[in-house]
Amino acid sequence: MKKLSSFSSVNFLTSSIATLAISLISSQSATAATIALGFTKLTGLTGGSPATTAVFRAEIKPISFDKASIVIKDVSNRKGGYVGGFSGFDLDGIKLSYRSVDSATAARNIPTSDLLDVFDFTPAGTLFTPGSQRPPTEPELFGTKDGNVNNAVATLGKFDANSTTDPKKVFGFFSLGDNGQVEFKLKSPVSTNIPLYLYIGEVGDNGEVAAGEVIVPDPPTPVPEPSGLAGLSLAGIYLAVRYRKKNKSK
Ligand SMILES: [Ca+2]
Ligand SMILES: [Ca+2]
Ligand SMILES: [Ca+2]
Repeated sequence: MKKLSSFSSVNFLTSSIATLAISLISSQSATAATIALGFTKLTGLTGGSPATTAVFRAEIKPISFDKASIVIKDVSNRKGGYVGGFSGFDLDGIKLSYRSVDSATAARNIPTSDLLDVFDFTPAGTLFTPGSQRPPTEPELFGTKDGNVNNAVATLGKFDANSTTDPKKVFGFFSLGDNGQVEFKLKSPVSTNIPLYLYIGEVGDNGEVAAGEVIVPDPPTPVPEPSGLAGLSLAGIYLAVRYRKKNKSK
């Protein structure tokens, strides 16, 4: 009887560990959830000088995530805007806030204290996939360098673009190219039970449009704390050793 009970508890532990392993694997292979964003154009224009940045706002329902990306894609279909280095959607800035405002100027003036500090505008956190560039193909897309966004020129934290093609004056944005896209890998977790508002600015207000989405990994399957898992494994090893010792002594 003693032998049987010892054997079944080892067996039970083995199967528990197997179950844990399966849930860990399934949480890792979970597919990402994609939330499409619906943009509304705000009233008026803002920016630097000249100031012709149109601002679009999208509401994000209450959400909780550790890691997420926001993707902005040019969907202008080669319509509107300018050619060459200014092909495609011209992104002046991107902001995430708990505050909902209705005008481009108000979006520009949202105080820093009301913005979520989640963006990393270096190439590590801002992944650019350039779209195609209408001729001339030199110089490269404005506000980019070697295929990355150059935030020293694009200043994506501000709606401050100088809307001009004059090389001496143009500043404060980057152009995505036709069908280009940019992925912002958020650097901090977000957990909120009230809606968030995403704002993007388009320089020129000249018919170019973008689509946006939030990509969130599926909520992970609850997994035990690492210490709990280690403790359980140790208990299993202890029992297994004890069981083998008992058998040996017989
Ligand atoms: Ca453009
Ligand atoms: Ca800017
Ligand atoms: Ca434009």
